[in-house]
Amino acid sequence: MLAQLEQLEQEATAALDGADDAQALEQFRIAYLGTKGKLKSAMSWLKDANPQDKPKLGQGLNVLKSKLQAGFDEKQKSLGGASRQAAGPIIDVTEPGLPPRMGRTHVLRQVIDELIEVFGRMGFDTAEGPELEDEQHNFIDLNIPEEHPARDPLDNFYLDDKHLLRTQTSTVQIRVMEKTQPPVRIVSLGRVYRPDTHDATHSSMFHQIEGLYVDERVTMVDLKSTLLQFAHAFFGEDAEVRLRPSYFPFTEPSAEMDIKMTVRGKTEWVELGGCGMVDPNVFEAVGYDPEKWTGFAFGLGIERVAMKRYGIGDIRWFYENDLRFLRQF
Ligand code: FA5
Repeated sequence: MLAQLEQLEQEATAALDGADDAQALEQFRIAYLGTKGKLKSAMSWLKDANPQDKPKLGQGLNVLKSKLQAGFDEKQKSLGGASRQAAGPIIDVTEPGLPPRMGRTHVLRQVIDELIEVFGRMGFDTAEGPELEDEQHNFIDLNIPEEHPARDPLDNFYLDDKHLLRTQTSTVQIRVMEKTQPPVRIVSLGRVYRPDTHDATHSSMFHQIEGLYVDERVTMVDLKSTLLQFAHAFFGEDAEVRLRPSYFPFTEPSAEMDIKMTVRGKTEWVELGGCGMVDPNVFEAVGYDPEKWTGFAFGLGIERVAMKRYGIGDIRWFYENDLRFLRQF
């Protein structure tokens, strides 16, 4: 056994001496120092060795291993870059880096930003209001009396007797008029909440854009031309606007706003929201003189706008955080 060890040492030393390029050195490493190398298999001699030889053989194997490893290290160093490459990949710090995967703005946020810009160009400032509202702003000042079905607890997310999650952005009309004297020209964009059953076009949380314009001698013509300008800017020059008579407690007269648009070659009328001339009772509630001031207001569902703009078939896709959907925008 000890003779075999001596032979292995001679053989390995000769192999190491002869390895004078990176490839040969790597071959030496695999043949002698590797996990399936000769040194590893020589360790199995120990179990067959005479008991009196065992300590010497074990010690000899360890010494040989250290010697070969040290010889290998030294040679590797002297062979420089080439042998380092053979020993494994090196990092080239001069290579251009891998671009990190960038996040992007959510499609609803993109639509919100664009709406702010379109109405901004028409002179509308943006205003904000709280999502947690009191009955005064969500109902009373908007001319929605106690007995009105819209105040039914089953149709609202009440937090206590007097507070609820706002059901519409019309609350911001009140908050702005309370604080500002006319003329007023604002849009407000944000979340609203209704206990509606979820389906392809309804969600219990969705977004609205509210518009309010108050000045002297504002008429339905101003309302319709503002909505038409928005439709052209957002859906293209071919878009048309239709107002259908309707009812909202805070506008008189009131209308549903439909837009005629062509999506993927198909032309259709699509309902986007409600609008009308601000009811004199609302002006009185905020301390504006209804004899002097006139105004219009509108409220559109932002998801509805985005779905029509991009041909999105299901409102729930906005909220599921599925990157396969979100990365398309
Ligand atoms: C209103 O909310 C009125 N505040 C609009 C208004 C403002 C009228 C100012 C007059 C003056 P309505 O409940 O119809 O109206 O909702 C407006 C739009 O919100 C709808 O046309 C629709 O686009 C969207 N919407 C309503 N409910 C949901 C829902 N559950 N999920 C998604 N979008 C909805």
